[in-house]
Amino acid sequence: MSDSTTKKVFSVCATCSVRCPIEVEVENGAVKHIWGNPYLMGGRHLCPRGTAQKATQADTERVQHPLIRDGERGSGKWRKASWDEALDYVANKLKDVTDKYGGESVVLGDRGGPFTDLHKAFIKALGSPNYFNQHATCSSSVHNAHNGMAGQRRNSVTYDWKNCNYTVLYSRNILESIGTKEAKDFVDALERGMKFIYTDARWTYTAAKADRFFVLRPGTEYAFNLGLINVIVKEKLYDAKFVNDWVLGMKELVAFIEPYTPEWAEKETGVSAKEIITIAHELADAKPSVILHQGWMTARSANDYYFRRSIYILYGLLGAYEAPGGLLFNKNETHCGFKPLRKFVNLPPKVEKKRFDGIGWKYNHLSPDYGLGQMLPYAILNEDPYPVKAFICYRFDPLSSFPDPEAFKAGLMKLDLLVSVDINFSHTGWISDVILPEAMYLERTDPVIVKGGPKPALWIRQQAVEPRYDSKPKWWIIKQLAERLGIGQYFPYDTVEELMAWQLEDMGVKLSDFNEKGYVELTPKQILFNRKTDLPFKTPSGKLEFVSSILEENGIPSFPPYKSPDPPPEGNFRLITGKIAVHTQGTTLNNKYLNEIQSENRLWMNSDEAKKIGIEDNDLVEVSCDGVSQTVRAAVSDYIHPEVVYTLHGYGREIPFQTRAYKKGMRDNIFMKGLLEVSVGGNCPIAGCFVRVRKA
Ligand SMILES: Nc1nc2c(c(=O)[nH]1)N[C@H]1C(S)=C(S)[C@@H](COP(=O)(O)OP(=O)(O)OC[C@H]3O[C@@H](n4cnc5c(=O)[nH]c(N)nc54)[C@H](O)[C@@H]3O)O[C@H]1N2
Ligand SMILES: Nc1nc2c(c(=O)[nH]1)N[C@H]1C(S)=C(S)[C@@H](COP(=O)(O)OP(=O)(O)OC[C@H]3O[C@@H](n4cnc5c(=O)[nH]c(N)nc54)[C@H](O)[C@@H]3O)O[C@H]1N2
Ligand code: SF4
Ligand SMILES: [Mo]
Repeated sequence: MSDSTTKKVFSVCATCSVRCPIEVEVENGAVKHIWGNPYLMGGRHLCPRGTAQKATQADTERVQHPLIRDGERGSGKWRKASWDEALDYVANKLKDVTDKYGGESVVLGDRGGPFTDLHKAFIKALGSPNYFNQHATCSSSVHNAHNGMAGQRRNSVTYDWKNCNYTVLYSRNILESIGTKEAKDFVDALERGMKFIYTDARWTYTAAKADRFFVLRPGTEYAFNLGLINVIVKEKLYDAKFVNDWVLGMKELVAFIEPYTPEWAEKETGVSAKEIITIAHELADAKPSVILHQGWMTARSANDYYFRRSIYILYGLLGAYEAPGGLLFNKNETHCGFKPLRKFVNLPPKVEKKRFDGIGWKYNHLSPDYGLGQMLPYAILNEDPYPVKAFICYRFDPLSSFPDPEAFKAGLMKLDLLVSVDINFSHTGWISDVILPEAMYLERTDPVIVKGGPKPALWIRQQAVEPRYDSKPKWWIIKQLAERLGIGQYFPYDTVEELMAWQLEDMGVKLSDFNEKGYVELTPKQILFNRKTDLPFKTPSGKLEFVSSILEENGIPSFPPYKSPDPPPEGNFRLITGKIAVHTQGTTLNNKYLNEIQSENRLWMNSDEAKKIGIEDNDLVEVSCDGVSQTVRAAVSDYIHPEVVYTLHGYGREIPFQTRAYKKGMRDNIFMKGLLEVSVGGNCPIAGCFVRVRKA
């Protein structure tokens, strides 16, 4: 039933990094329900987190006004401030530090993704090269591996599930760590008969759907792949034409792969040589319509980067680039005959200073697009390469997402200014000087984005309801700060409509073009590049470089010998972590609906190991390492590798204002001491954490 007070607003979910297109049903000015945008989502249902955001919008435990610290950092004492007062405070401090130490003394960190243009423009306009995002704890090693081989980041290609015949997911828990549309497409493909191999260190709901599932010792999925490559190369099962046209370094691969026989891989992985040979043959038969998904969590160890390279080597051997059912290159507005969407980041002058984290001068093979957040505490504490005095933390919570929050915090405590722009209280916000409450996504309009893909489009996140509290949208916050700092000219708008009109001007698209479906299609059908002549590998050779120029130039081998992952020290387990379908990291734990479904995490452990130390399912156990210990319930299972214990990430929140999530379950990252390191792919090696477990 509809009446005059009911409306539907198209927008984009902001509850996880997937960012699904949505349709918000609004009744009498309040959110009634959140649906998927039916034109883009192949149906109306969203994942549970997306649907439950009505409760976040209504939550009284959000940050309700700008807050300025009124006590020691982290004391939890705040005073309510007006926006003018809070913005003046931030701008004055930023002015002080940039006058004294230069623009580079300011660092901005955020959650990455397509909605970051204004953040990047702001930090650049301040004269700082120092932007980074969460990727050192998420995708860096994948992005950098693909960048080193294909000259483009991982998400320069999209998985074509619709036409895929065969998939191997390596700890890619696609049915619990969800992208709504991808999960639907994946299930449709299974129903269509796509063959599915899964590896993980433990059972998951995704594993339950697999044709074959292997519990692997973390890190050995690389050995599994080396076995596959060995068979494919030796038996010449690869796509010789694709390799001939597009691959550089086949000779070196052939020499490198020689010792890594299926029999060798069996010893390393426990998967029989026969299985490995069978899978290699099946992959070759299904080529080029194959998807191999590396996930994000596969052992963040030294081998992680080389494991990820091995996946792109397999894609090259199987000729899956720009092939139906394989990897399709993302296209953008220019491929559709449009001029580019204007970007704010192009307005301020180029910054020539070197970065705080070593990218570009110490780590030349890593991309500045993600940065190395793990270097921030080091740079602050050691003033190396120069003093870093202010950190703007925008939709981002490194004290929850990076390992060793104590060490991270020690760096942040030395800053002259720490600002959190968030909708909630985060662990980083809790020790900040100022918290600026952003309007949550249902309450704000954000700049237009290009959604790349085989069929590019323009997407828009539109305000559905009025902000419930004294919170403001990003475009306004950034503009206000910029004006106060004398860099307002780089943000040439007063209203969000003017902002979007400026973005769209060269493209000839109007705001009203979004009305009908919530997006603007830039091409009526998929664009495919010519596989013989037009694959856009942006490497120096223009090829898919198995021997990577960027690695070789920097003295890093493309094919170092395989190194077996270290077993845990005697009496210890490797602590690994991951996600559940009803929560996004720790961010949604305090959401009323979602908290009811899963308010605590447990510690998964192998049943034989549990028996040895007298632990039964649901017993309280003490987890400890290096002076840190926590008590949690055990979840005993046959289907988890004996060397590991597993828990859900993000629990055990320590913010008293979040009463539903406060101290519920164990906090994983506090065990991960000393892991603010840079692995060869740029990731923090967060799976390098070992803990002891005993009955509490
Ligand atoms: N041990 C361990 N560590 C991990 C992971 C793991 O599985 N285990 N996962 C890793 C992964 S994959 C990732 S991507 C990172 C994520 O790392 P982060 O991005 O730091 O993670 P979140 O905890 O999601 O924190 C995001 C913050 O954004 C805030 N926020 C949400 N919506 C909005 C909004 O609209 N506006 C603003 N201004 N703020 C908003 C939330 O309240 C929260 O405080 O964590 C990584 N760290
Ligand atoms: N529900 C939900 N969905 C999400 C998110 C969310 O927070 N919640 N976040 C989104 C984001 S930002 C991302 S990056 C993706 C993540 O997507 P995934 O990478 O698929 O998800 P995770 O749950 O982090 O990890 C998947 C599996 O990795 C295994 N694992 C953990 N550590 C190791 C290890 O060291 N070695 C091996 N071999 N396996 C390991 C775990 O057992 C787990 O089952 O999900 C996205 N979707
Ligand atoms: S997967 Fe769920 S939480 Fe993530 S953007 Fe989509 S609907 Fe939102
Ligand atoms: Mo992530």
